[in-house]
Amino acid sequence: GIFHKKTDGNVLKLYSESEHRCLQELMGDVLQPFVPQYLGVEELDGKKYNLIQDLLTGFDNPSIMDCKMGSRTYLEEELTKARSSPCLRKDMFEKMMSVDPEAPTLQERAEQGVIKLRYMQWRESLSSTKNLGFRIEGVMKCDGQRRKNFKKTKQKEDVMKVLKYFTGGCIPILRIYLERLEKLRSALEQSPFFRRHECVGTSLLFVHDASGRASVWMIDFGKTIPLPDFVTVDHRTPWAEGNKEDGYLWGLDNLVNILGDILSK
Ligand code: 4IP
Ligand code: MN
Repeated sequence: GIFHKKTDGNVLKLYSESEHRCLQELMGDVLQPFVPQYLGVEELDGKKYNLIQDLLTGFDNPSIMDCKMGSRTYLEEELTKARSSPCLRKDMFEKMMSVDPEAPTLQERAEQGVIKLRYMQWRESLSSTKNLGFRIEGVMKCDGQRRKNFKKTKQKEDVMKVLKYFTGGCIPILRIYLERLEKLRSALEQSPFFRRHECVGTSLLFVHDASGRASVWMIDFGKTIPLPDFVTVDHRTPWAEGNKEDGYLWGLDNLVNILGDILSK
């Protein structure tokens, strides 16, 4: 994982050029209220970091959920790499085996490795990424209980259960989340930044605490890249190689609808 180091009110996150560019541009975009404040590049012990607002500041024993957005979690360059220089990943083979020993093919088993594209696509179909356009990556409840075992959380009903577990079914909290996501959706539809970027591997960070405070922010822009000049996306059209679609808004529509369903029951 990426190394995060806390300073007062901020976090130092290992430097990523895309994240630097995105956060810089986002500070002047309509999406600014939905992203952490960016304070620039820092160097510490010879390592480069992005200095980013700590979104948990001001919360009292927060409950946190990371939801990875979009119907595709890898950049299109992974396809090129898979064709021209396929590199076998033993670590990914092992991650695959630990979730489902039946998943690797005979050849993959013989080689004790899988290519990254294959691993990423397997993760997408196993989880809700493919069928809903987002997936829950992890939840940490106020009591410190951490859960990361959502790799097979795929169906709408499974997602609803996790959302209820995360919020404790608290209606006011669920309402705040829903309203915030609806505002985010409007901002995304207006955003010049969003119009010009392929957003892959970003997350929505949900945070609430017992005082009733709750909010959501967009985080993780390491694989968010500017679109080529001649390409436009609507973030809803299904992905096909070359069209750069990321399914972000499709996933957000589904998430909004699911929260709405929980609230209307
Ligand atoms: C991870 O798989 C995530 O997909 C990471 O994506 C990805 O990083 C890792 O690839 C991959 O191993 P698990 O979550 O199943 O462990 P993200 O950064 O969007 O969370 P990148 O960003 O590199 O694609 P490797 O190649 O970093 O291991
Ligand atoms: Mn993430």
